[in-house]
Amino acid sequence: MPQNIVMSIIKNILKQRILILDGGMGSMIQRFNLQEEDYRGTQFAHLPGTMKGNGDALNITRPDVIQSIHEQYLLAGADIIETNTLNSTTISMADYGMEQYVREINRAAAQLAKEICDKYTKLNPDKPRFVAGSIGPTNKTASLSPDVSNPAFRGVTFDELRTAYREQIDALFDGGVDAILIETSFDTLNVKAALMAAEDVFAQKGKSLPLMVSFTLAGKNGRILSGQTLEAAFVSVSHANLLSIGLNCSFGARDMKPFLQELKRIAPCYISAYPNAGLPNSLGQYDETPETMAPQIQEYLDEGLVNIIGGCCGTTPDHIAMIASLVERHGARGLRVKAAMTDKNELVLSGLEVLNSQLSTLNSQLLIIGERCNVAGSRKFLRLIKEKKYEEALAIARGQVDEGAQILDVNVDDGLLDGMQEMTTFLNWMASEPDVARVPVMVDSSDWNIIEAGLKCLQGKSIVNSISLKNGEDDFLQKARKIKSYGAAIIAMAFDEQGQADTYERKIEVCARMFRLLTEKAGIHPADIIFDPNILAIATGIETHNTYALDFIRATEWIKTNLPGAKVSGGVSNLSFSFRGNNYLREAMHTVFLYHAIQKGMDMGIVNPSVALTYEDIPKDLRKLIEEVIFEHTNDSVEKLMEYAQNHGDTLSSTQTEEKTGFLWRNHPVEERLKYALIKGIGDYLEEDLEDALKIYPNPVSIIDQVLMAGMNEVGKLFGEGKMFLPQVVKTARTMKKAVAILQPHIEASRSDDAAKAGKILFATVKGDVHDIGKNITSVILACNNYEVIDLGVMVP
Ligand code: THG
Repeated sequence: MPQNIVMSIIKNILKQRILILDGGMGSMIQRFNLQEEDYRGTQFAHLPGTMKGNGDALNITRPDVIQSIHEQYLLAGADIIETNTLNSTTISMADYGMEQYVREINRAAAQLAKEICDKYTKLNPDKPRFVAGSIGPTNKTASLSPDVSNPAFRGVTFDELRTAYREQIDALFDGGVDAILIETSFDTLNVKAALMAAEDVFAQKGKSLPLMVSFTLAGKNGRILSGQTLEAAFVSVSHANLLSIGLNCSFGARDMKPFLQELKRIAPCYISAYPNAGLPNSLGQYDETPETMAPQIQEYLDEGLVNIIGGCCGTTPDHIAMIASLVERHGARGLRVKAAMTDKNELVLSGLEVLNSQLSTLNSQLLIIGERCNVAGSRKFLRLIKEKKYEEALAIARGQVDEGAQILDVNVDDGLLDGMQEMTTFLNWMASEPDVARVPVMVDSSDWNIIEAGLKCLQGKSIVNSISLKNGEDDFLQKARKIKSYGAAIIAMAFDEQGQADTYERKIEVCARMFRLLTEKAGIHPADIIFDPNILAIATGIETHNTYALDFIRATEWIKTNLPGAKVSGGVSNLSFSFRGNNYLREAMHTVFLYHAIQKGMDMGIVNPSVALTYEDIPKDLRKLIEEVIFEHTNDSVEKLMEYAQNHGDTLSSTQTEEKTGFLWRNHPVEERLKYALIKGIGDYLEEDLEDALKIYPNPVSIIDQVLMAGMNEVGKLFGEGKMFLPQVVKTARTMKKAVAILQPHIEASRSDDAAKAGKILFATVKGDVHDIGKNITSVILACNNYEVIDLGVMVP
């Protein structure tokens, strides 16, 4: 697709110098002391409710104000100004009942910015000015539940976001913006929806614009609000061809610096930073003056941390003038060049955290993909999903991660289940459990709609399991391209129009063909391709099946030598289907098989992570029998193994993951148990533990005051120290709520009035502040902690 000519101009400039972005919009608007009529104008006079504080409406009602702010920033030296459209999506504008004006507002905002920009470019053609269309996070988050008691609930879906962003970007494009800046991002799923919307618009217009993404950190632990580490968030958007990635808002320049240093290490694109003028003080004002901010910005320049720099909340034209003069004085010294695409040959995935396959590869270790969240692979999981016992189903996921699973395979394919619904629900549950959401997900289905439903729930970089040539090349390529735009890696199963590739020759033929198609036609990076050359059941009694294990191992070796960069995976437990019922023998077979397959380059396997058998653990005679079955595959060796199986039965069987996990904490005194349950957010044992506690503490309120609050205080402390992050805290809040609900009847019975109310909290989002998500979350947490919360809403004077 032809890129906007602006893209090449901007790229050329970035090779030579740092670009200056403008500063805060909200604080500048406040200087005009505007009244309700200014926001309303004649255009919105008929709308009910207050309009005051709706800064984006001013693009229509007081374009002179907005243009004069833009002009002040251009005069201060900004190369790029942002449109005044942070909240101009149908989602955010719904607060004002202004959904139908979104297109008009974006277009007007782009045009008025462009007009003033062009004026300054004409005045000094050596310093061309650009307009970046500002795309905000919206006031809803796709990865978190706004309802603590319903973790699977979402206030907004991926599709809703994509549609809303598409409309905004389309209008900004028509208004003439030079780039799209997705900013103040705190949920990567929202960002991915915006990126896909941009792709939709560019495809439709036949022309693309430079894309910039800027995250905002929620705490000093370096995570965004939705719980991802900065690096994990970055990995999640690495599929997009970004001009820049960076940080804005947050806590001011000083606190942002360590994270820019991290970005410098990992970003193979340009880096942007536009911090607040410090943290707001108790009056909602920002304390950093241009003078106090200057040394912090100088450090950025000295360390080569940024390519694009400006200011966010609280910064003014004076701040930008200061930045521009520092940049001018600094010149091109130590200019940061784009990091090389170093890790690009490695598969890098993310959940809330990053999983880099490189370490495993270097140590010849298998990446462990947990197989148990599969309705076809675990009777227990099937039953729990059917009965909608998601919390227990989630325990299976948690158990696998505890046992060392680095990725979780999730499959809900079953004739009696609504697959799209169940995939969505279960993945949303998984997202609510930080110990699980830490790892990347492998969405496993033979139904494309279920796969896509899964991808719409995952903010991390996931794996699609799987696509194949079963329905021909067009279908294969179309799906591959879609997966790429969701930013996921791909399992390509060795399956073509003729069926499943079962022999060595067929496996390598189909994989080679898929590799060519994926890399040459769909533009998939080899590191994002994982081949599955089919692990099929051996020792079935059918002679042609006897070579299956060896065929897989040989195909693995061939792929690793001939299809550079691609990975190999397989579903290991398939191998031993004919020995169902004899878990020990099955596990021994898997262990021996993996021992050989890993040596030939197998990178990852879908396995039962609780099995800890090592090659050396297996008695020599059995090992030899299994190796004969794998490598010599005579009917004779199969028979000998069957005989061995019959003689040894299931005596040595190991237990299943979900039954086993360490429950040591259950032996501790009740106070400890409750505290632990709160901090970890485990609700399963509250009934019995609170029952025990009631025997010791006759007054149920004192259990809350003394025991539960002690746990909550610990949570608060850990959060303050950056050792817990938001999804974890939300989980503890849910547990607290559950505990309080269990105690409630006892409290009422002991008729202690409302002694248990911790207090009354009055909340409001102040005039001029657009971010009310923090308040909403705090309200929920406080409500869970038995506070009475009164919320006055947004834009409260
Ligand atoms: N390749 C790819 N994906 C896959 C497979 C593959 N996904 C599914 C499957 N194969 C891998 N997963 C499993 C999971 C469980 C079992 C086998 C493969 C299994 N389960 C026990 C059984 O059926 O005997 C059930 C035990 C129980 O109910 O607890 O063996 O090859 N890309």
